[in-house]
Amino acid sequence: MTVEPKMSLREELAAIAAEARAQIERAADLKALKSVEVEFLGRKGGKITNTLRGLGQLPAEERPAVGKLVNEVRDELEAVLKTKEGALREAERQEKLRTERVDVTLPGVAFDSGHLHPVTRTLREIKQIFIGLGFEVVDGPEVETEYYNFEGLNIPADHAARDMWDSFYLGGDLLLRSHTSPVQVRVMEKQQPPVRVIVPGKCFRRDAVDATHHFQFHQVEGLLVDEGISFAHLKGLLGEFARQMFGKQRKSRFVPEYFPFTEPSAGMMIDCFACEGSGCRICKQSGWIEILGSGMVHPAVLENVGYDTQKYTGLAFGMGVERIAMLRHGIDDIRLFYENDLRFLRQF
Ligand code: FA5
Repeated sequence: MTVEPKMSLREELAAIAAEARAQIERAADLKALKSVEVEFLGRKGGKITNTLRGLGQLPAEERPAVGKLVNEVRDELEAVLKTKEGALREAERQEKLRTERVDVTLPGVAFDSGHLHPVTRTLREIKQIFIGLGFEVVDGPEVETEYYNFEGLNIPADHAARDMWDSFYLGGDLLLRSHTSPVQVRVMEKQQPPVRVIVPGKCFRRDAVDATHHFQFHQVEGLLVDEGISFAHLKGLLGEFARQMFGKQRKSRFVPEYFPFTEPSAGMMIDCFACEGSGCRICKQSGWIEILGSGMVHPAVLENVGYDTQKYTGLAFGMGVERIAMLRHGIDDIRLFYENDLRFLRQF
């Protein structure tokens, strides 16, 4: 049986178009759809494109009609492809929405924001007050030599006062400083008066731990050396500090004290925050809490660093930062600062 070329091309076209429609329908994703497009409509070697080559064998009068038909089939397949592509894109979008869905009504992840430790905050407040009064902040080493911790401060070896500042010894003549006073000597060795410094830092002592004592604590040392400095300056300066730190309602008083590196010496007491002065466990029934030791710098200390003691006098003090933080916030046990109990720390 002979098949008319015109018919065979039409039939061929119809078969290709039917196959293309079926494959487009089956395409499961955009990638599969793209390969169907290339297979049937590709410029080079696409099955529809190839049918145009058969046009040459047709009688001339048939060519326009068949050519038109090829174009119609191509346009139709392009439209079907476009519709399918749209459907696949929408399906992909829906799938993405389904798998990447976020429930915005769920509670968020809360981030804990930290804050400064109450001792650090108190230290900063003390510094701010003295900076406002014209003092400069300096640092000194926590590991000291016996000379700076003792001899330079007029505490000779075998002197009974060494017991007051007994420390942890590291071997040789090194020890953990038991107060910030050694930095007085270090500062004066380097500069001539006027000297006006405060020294914040850690101290270590072989003290039995109780509500107001720890083996590690902080002090802020103060030193003012110039011509004509008197005990009146000491009282005025520390009184102003107490007013700024604790407010006018807190009472303070000076009591006689003994320090080998000051003469005369005085301790400064603040009335107990817990019992308002009537006596309790925290203030050891005295009604007062000692926050600092102070005095006029002993001439022997000034001579040790080569200062002219006829010309210069000085005042010095060393305050306990934890004790001040306790008074400020009504904390009744120094150990709480170092137990890292968040229930305690979160209150400040
Ligand atoms: C001294 O350390 C002297 N260097 C202070 C000084 C400096 C006097 C300059 C004169 C001139 P004292 O040992 O008293 O002094 O300690 C000073 C303050 O540190 C005390 O008033 C107290 O507030 C604090 N402090 C002392 N020991 C402890 C401790 N174990 N735990 C917590 N705070 C302490």
